[in-house]
Amino acid sequence: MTTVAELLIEALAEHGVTQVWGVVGDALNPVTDAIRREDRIEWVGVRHEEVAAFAASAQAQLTDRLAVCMGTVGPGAIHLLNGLYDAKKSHAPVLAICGQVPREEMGSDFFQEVDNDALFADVSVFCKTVTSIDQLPGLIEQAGNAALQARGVAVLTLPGDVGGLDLPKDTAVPRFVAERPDQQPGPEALRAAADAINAGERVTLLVGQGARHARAEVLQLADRLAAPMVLTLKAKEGLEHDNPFEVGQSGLIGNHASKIAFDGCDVLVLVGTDFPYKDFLPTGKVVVQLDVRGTHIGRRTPVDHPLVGDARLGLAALLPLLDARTDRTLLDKARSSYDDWRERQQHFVDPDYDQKPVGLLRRKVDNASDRVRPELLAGIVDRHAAHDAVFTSDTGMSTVWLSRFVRMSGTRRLVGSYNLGSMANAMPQALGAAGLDRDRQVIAFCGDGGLSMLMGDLITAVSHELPVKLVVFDNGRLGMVKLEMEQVGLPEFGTVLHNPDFAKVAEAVGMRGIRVEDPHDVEAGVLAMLDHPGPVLLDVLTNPDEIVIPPKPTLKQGWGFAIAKTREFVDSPE
Ligand SMILES: Cc1ncc(C[n+]2csc(CCOP(=O)(O)OP(=O)(O)O)c2C)c(N)n1
Repeated sequence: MTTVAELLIEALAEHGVTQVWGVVGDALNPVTDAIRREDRIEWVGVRHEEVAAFAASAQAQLTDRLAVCMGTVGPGAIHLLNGLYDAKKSHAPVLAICGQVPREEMGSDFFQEVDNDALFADVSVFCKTVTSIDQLPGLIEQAGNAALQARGVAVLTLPGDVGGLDLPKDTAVPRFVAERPDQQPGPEALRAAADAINAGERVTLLVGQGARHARAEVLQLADRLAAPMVLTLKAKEGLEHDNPFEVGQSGLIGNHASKIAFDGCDVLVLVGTDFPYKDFLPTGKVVVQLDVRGTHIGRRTPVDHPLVGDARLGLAALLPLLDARTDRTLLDKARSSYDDWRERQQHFVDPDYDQKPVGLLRRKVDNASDRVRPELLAGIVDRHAAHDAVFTSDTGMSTVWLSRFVRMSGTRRLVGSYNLGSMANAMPQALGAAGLDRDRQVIAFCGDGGLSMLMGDLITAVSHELPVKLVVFDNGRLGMVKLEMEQVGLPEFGTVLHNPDFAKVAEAVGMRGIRVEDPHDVEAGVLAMLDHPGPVLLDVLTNPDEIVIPPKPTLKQGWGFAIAKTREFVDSPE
């Protein structure tokens, strides 16, 4: 006899799922018992279900395969929500197995009862409660297929009395379908887009993560059109290295070269991107957009030539229709600005920068600080990290430092909460990444606010031997919010964090902890962190006054920045 729980776990193991993340309890006890007896699946018991969902989201993004988390009746399921939204907005195939009160109590406002089907309605592409064994194996199969095909979250809810029910002997093990059809844009749309591109004088590309698998075609496109290529943060992975056309990012984390590229073109080609910041996109251009999701086309800027299809197939079909260009004026101008900017950035990766005479580096000294520059920390981690390290970063300033100072080598990977923008994602996502391969270096850039939000799960890194390297940018602030306040001229309020010594916290839970307070100790601290074989936390006291300036400040931002004391402002070419 096979139980409902056993069938579910067997299906997941057959599909290649190697871990399930969650917290045990009541309705899901038959499921955890089935996992205990399944050698192919490891149970990773976390301290907060949100961590389980973030870890699963990271695993699904890194592997493109189904990842699984669990939260039991009521509050356990509710705790999953934020991480599941991260998976939804990152298009990550995640299955959440949730508990429910026994069937006879459902609908009676029973102890811990929440209506999962209502609770998860917005976050999921599939959300069903198993109320009868007659629904199996169908509901399990539908849940897995929905997550894989629609690239999103499927929620399967098991009432307390259902998981242990016996199924008929001949019940088939559910099988999931991961393959999806490759779609090529239609010939007429391709011809029209090509004509528009050929008719333009200067083309700029904005390329997103959707083109990651089309690196060769994207480079050929840029080469054929002599076009500068603005990359989204997520497209750094896979497209940043050895790319003579890229000019960095736009948006708040971006640099001036992206503005040159955007302003200077008359045709803008968007490939595999849903870059959301309208204010940073240029207006008055002929716009071509290629995206596998037709629903994403035109939602950020009006599009003249929509191309619905896979980036690799679409570009392969478009390339032969495009005239080659020799005029590299815009490309060279944007690249030269980008190179200058990158060179200027290197000053920040100098431990003695704050001691250098005024004027030498065209900087102000009125907000100089003995605390470590976050740029220095990010730059040194970049220099010493493995060529195939996996990076995660918290929502907040640490993502800015990662974007600017960590170069993706081609084999490095990058995960963050870059669409949901949740805090506290970096450490849980790093745990998920480490769970996939404990021999691969996994480095999390954590905010002090972000880390402390889900700090209980430092224990999980130790208890499950997940050798994550946690770099804490300990600026004693909710730094991104401090920046927001300064941008609009508000006095800083509510952003100061009274932190413990995070290295001591790490040591207390059994992890190696290293604390760095002096800029000259950063390199030794980073090397010690990377050399340590197990989980380790590097707590670096960073300067809270380091902030960024966007390449094209709005009026409101400009005013705020004028009164905020920014260093980089004086280094900006504008
Ligand atoms: C769960 C959640 N709560 C609040 C916010 C709003 N928010 C965005 S960044 C930020 C501050 C982050 O502070 P910290 O983690 O210390 O990083 P820093 O910006 O200082 O590097 C806040 C409160 C959010 N994005 N997510």
